[in-house]
Amino acid sequence: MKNPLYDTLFAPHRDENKAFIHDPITGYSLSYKDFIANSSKMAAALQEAGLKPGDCLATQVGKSVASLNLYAACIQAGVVYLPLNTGYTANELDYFVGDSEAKLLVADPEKSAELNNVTTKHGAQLLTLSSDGTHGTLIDAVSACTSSCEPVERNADDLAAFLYTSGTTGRSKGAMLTQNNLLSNSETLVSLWQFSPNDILLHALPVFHTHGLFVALNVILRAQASLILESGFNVDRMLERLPHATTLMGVPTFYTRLLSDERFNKTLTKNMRLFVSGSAPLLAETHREFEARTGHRILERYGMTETNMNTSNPYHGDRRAGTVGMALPGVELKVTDVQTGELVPNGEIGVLEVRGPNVFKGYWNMPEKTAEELRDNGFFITGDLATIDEDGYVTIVGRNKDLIISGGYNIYPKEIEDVLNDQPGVLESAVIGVPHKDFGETAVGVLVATESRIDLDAIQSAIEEKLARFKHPKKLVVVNELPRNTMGKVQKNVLRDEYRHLFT
Ligand code: MLC
Ligand code: AMP
Repeated sequence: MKNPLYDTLFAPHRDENKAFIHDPITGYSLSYKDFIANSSKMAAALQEAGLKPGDCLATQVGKSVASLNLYAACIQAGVVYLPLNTGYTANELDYFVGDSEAKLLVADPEKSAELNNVTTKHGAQLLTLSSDGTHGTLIDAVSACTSSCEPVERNADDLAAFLYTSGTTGRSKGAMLTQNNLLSNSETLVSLWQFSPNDILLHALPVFHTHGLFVALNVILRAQASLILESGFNVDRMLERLPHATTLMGVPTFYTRLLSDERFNKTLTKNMRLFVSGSAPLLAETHREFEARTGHRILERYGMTETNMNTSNPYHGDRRAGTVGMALPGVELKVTDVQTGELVPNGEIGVLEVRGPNVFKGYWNMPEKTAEELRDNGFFITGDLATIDEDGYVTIVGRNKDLIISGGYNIYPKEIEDVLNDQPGVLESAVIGVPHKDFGETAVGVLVATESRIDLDAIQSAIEEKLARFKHPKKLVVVNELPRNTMGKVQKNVLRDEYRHLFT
């Protein structure tokens, strides 16, 4: 194969008139043929803009058909695709564009003034694409482009994408994903979850993370199935479209939001064959409530940015609530002692390690970080605490990393503490995750003040400027001192206990 990922997901060898995207309510429909042709034109425009194979293209745009064209175009042109959360501030973008050494940033026209400074600073070009994908200088460049693009030759081990994932040090790391990482995982999931051209996936996840992009989208492309493309999760729109879909992939918040709407019932899900949940723990209670309401047992799976998907509950067989199922075919798992790295006895808690074709190549420009987390023998240390039972079912019991997962988005406390600690009047801070009825978990900032008066509004404004909205603590509280153990380490568990009922 010339370009394995392109040839498998996009090459026009399929039923060309089949709908790739369609909306059962408005009647909008886009065939695979047209989608691939438009992507190909965009690939040619990227080449005309000077992008070479192996260059990185960063993009922060709304979810639209054109944003999917851009992904396909990068794969076709051999360009490393770096999608970024639309919530990131210009301050955050500055880091990503600089660190990734992106040659081109595609962003919303409304942000072009502030992002122009960022791209100029880092010697990158800036093109724009509106959130609905209909206009912007990228679209102009595609219209003006007269050349065509042959799919660029790539090896399975060449980089296809960078996805940034935050770290406990507060500095985000670019996970380098190869063509084969993405390809192997999509093939495994299509087969395991029995996707076929008859499937219609109701797609409401963002397309800048593993779940919405590499799980949902790649699986549909690999299976030559269809998408109903939603720009976000809106309950009314979901309820309207569910009867026309066969599958849904979501974070637990999708399922709790559907369940909290009394219109959601068995009739609406009668054409559905599969509901998949992941990215955050699905409460066993949600699993049971969902089955009682719809007759469907949600299939929970577990993955990471660095590894794509690692485990899944079975398609046929027992989908056990509270577990994330078994290792995917071709993926090896082991549970090791946090300190020694030695295997722990069966059934005991340890840190989960993963090896397989799904595991990334390392962190971009961070050899030391890579060496800390990716062993020489190929096992990646996930930082998740887990047990594996005698049937091979994995249960995630906690995290050996200071991480909050809010509505499926990761929030690393250190990044927020760094911002809080810089604010006038703040002596020190601790950011903790507490249960939240909608997001599962959310961030709370606990502050110690240097003076008796502290301006929390000013602190909120400072956070707003620096960090994406989903990372903002949903509450700031001021205390006299932080609880510490005898080693002087902040006891976040004590704080979590104290504030656990703030949002439930
Ligand atoms: C939105 N807000 C959030 C938030 N999402 N705050 C904390 N956590 C979140 N996840 C903020 C908004 O900015 C807004 O702030 C307020 O909360 C209410 O927003 P909303 O309108 O209710 O949110 P909504 O737009 O409906 O989004 C909620 C959501 C979304 C759950 C649909 O967060 C989402 O799509 N999450 C999916 C994330 C995902 O794809 N994760 C996969 C990672 S890959 P304000 O202040 O303006 O009111 C991975 C690997 C794997 O983990 O295994 O899959
Ligand atoms: P990310 O770095 O955004 O890819 O998030 C990966 C993390 O999400 C994992 O390390 C887990 O902590 C968590 N995660 C993903 N899927 C699940 C799941 N089904 N249950 C519990 N945690 C999950």
